[in-house]
Amino acid sequence: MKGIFFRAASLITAAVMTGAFAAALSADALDFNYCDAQDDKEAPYQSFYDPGDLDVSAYSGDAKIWIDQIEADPQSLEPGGTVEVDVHVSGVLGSVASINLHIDYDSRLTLTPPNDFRLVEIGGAMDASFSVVTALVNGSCVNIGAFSAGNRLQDGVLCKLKFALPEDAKAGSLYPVGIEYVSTDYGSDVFMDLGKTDEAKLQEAYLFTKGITNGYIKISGGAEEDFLLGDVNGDTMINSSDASDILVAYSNTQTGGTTGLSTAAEKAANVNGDQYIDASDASDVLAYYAFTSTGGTGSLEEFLADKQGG
Ligand SMILES: [Ca+2]
Ligand SMILES: [Ca+2]
Repeated sequence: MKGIFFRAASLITAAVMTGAFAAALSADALDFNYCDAQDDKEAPYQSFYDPGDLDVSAYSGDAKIWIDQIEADPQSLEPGGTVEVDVHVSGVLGSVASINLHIDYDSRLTLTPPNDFRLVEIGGAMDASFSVVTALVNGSCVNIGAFSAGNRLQDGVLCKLKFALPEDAKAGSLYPVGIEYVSTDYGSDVFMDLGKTDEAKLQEAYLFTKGITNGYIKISGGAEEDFLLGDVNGDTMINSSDASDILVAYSNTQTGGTTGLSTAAEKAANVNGDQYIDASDASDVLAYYAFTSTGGTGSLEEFLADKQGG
């Protein structure tokens, strides 16, 4: 009994060290983070795994890892509130004892650790036999190393990442969370059984080339349609402040930037419905403001239709 105990303990120690070691030394391979383009677009899984001689098409199983694709309603979010993103695993029953993964995320997100010991919460896919270490790499990548003395990984949630959203999160914002396969001179990411069998090697090759689906947190555009034409600042009035905001947005685009407006505000700002936000929209707003200031009634749309008609 004593011998078995010591053997298990030393394997766990080795796994802990491997995880920490890989995290510390893989910085070069992580100079880029393909989930950090900050363009509010999804970052589908990119495979950096080289299967070598392994014929991935010979794999007949269905091992998968996927990450939640969450659409959050902006109304339900507190400023700076947190959103949980789960990493799931399936199709691996009895075939995996050691895991090393790197999870990239949009650096506009702030990872919120569940406790002082780990950066992520461990899910039900790993029972208490797993020894787990986590490390932050390059500020926006979590390295998770896990090891059991048996092939005990089950289908379920592998881990849970809790992120604080940035203060400026708005409708249309999208923050990718994805897996990056990392291999350095010092070690590679793994998804392996205890005996390093050929079946497990094939499964690992399949997983890292075809079996992963990345996720994201998306702030839904539920409020996008909810705008009043001409009311760019959303205060329910249409006046010179809105014309001024339109000119600022126009000026921003002229210097190569974005409008600086939300999707809804952009729709409100493009008064004449062409493809530009420019001085002619500001001019329409001012004309309508002059009209309503002198007792005119009706919507901006009606005002413009009348103007065109006569
Ligand atoms: Ca306004
Ligand atoms: Ca326009």
